[in-house]
Amino acid sequence: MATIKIDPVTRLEGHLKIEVEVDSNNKVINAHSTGNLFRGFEKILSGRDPRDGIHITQRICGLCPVSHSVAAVKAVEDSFGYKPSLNAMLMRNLILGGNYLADHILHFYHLALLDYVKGPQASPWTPGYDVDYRLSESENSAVINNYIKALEIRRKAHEMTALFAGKIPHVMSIAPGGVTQKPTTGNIAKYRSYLVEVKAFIDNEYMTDLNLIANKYSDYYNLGRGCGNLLTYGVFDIDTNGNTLFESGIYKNGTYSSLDLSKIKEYAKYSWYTDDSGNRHPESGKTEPQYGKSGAYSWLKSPRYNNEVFEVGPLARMFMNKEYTRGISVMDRHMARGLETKKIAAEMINWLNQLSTSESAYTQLSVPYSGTGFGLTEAPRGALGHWINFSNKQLNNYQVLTPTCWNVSPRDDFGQMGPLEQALMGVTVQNIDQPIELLRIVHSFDPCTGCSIHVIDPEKNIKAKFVVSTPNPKGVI
Ligand code: NFE
Repeated sequence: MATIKIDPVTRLEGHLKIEVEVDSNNKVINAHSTGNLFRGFEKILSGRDPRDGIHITQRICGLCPVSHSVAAVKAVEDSFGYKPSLNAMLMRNLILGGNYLADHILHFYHLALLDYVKGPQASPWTPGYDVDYRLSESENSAVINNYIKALEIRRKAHEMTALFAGKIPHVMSIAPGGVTQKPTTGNIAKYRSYLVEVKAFIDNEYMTDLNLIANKYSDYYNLGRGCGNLLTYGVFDIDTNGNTLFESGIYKNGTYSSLDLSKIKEYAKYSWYTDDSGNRHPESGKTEPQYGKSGAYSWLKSPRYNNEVFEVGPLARMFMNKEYTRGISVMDRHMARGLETKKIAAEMINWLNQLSTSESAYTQLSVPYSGTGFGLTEAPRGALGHWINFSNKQLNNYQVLTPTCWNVSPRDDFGQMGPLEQALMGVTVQNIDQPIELLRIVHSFDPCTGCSIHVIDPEKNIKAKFVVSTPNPKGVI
């Protein structure tokens, strides 16, 4: 028996540790995933104007800031009892869509690809593993060329998004009442020219490279299944009747059902939070750290649906739409993510065509004295929810439940492992000094532990700047 520890796992956002035990045949018989960073936007937001969440929660992460602003603005508008216009929804879809394209391209080319393709033997690609890379020399160099081209395409996706968002990352124009940037003939035309180029890269290079990897590594359709349950909130509002491009729901044991939000709870038995921070619906969630708590091993809580373990992400979205249902595995996650990218890019052309330049996308709203609300969306990595309540126009409670919290959660109060932990179980590692199989499984979820942890200074009530008083590294934002 041996223990394999990868700490930190690289080519993802945040600080994630994976620790597995393997038996004498190098088969994984136990797995722990640890979110190793300490943050706490819930505490930062306490006492602030409810609208501040739209900007402050974007700073949780540079990868999915738009999703946080969308969840936050939905929570605020829900608490105000306001529904945005179709023009506002289309503008938000185009801002969010631009972020999706940049983020999924980033994941495939810059975070996951080097698990399958040998990088040039020069910095920044070295040092790296020397494992079963299966592409021919010419295939390998074609894919690496696209790795470089993808950097340029991502920049263009960002420039495209900034046309409607003011800037990216951390967008400025999403506000209660819609989007403050006006759709004009000029910015629509510029957006379109970027989108056509980004879309062509997705349809050609991304799809070709994805299919090549999937064919060469088809055994990865049989690895890393995990819990086998899928959950999604749905995303991209397509009309004012509540319909979305990706539908909400759950998939379990081959059956699709609608989502009942009251069945969501976060547990904290194995998380560095007080026991009172667990066993709660996010609406009444608490985030009180207790570093060193006996038995705990992660800063992530354990969200569960109906007390069961669910995976979230592009695969869940494509399953729920019945547009990709081949299976649940490492390679299915990559395929669903790629096909979703293609679908969103195509849909963005339609949204652009529907935008009205004669109507504003924004209505100014005033803040009521008190309110409660929630905002659900899908970030690139999966289901994202913000829950708020405020009085005296000041937030009493703000809770964020992120996709990576669902996917990379530690064991819950019932001892059930999180989806990633389950996906690692039973896998045989060829070489425990270069456990590429484990990395391929971890990266298929595209984890972002930065999104999934929380920050607080328990000793000083400082909301915007803090120093962590635990054995962890000092953190200042
Ligand atoms: Ni930091 Fe995020 C996404 C969110 S993951 S990237 O996508 O929300 O938890």
